[in-house]
Amino acid sequence: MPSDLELHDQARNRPSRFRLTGWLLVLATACGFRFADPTPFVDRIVKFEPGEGAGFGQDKLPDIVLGPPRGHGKLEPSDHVLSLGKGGRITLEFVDNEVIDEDGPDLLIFENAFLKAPGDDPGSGFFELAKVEVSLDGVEWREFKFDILSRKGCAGHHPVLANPDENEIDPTDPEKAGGDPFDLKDVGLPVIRFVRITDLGTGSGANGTAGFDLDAVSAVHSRPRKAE
Ligand SMILES: [Ca+2]
Ligand SMILES: [Ca+2]
Ligand SMILES: [Ca+2]
Repeated sequence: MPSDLELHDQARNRPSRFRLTGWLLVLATACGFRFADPTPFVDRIVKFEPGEGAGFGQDKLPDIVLGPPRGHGKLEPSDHVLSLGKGGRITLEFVDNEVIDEDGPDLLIFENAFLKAPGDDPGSGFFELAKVEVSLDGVEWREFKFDILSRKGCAGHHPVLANPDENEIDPTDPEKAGGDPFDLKDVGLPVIRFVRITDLGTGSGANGTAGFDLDAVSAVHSRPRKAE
């Protein structure tokens, strides 16, 4: 026995599920559509301002810094990176997701720092540090406090372990992925979409590899973003 709705639609010669889908679309648009299946990684380069001695990885832009990290563990640097050059800077945007402040670190930044063998001294290695700023709108920025001497608060401090090509380590797990963790609570922002990374001139790389070498940026705490 057809329902009243089906009878009504049969009279109009139009399937009722079509009408329902139409109404759902209207409702979704009114409520703000959200991106489906967002990646936890940063999605777009807003601006790259290379410093002196940059060059490495530029032929592979933008993909070289989008997507997951390709870490080579504690003792080896990854070459899946973009060298910023001395004082170089890159501004990145999350498009299909946004980073939110929940318990603990919310954002991971991956460079290619590595330790001297056998790797049991986290203070002894090769580090090219950067400072990190975040923003919701790409206009107003908040900088994470950092100290070059202790490397605390800098990106480029810790080796990268996650590499989906070679292991099963979750690149969004701050306990396992390696890289440098940042907590939005420390800058008082509940949500951000933009990340700006600036080389601090501490390294000694040459031949196009000067400065901070960016591998990837991932969100630990992330939600799909509403499309505009
Ligand atoms: Ca993303
Ligand atoms: Ca947090
Ligand atoms: Ca470098």
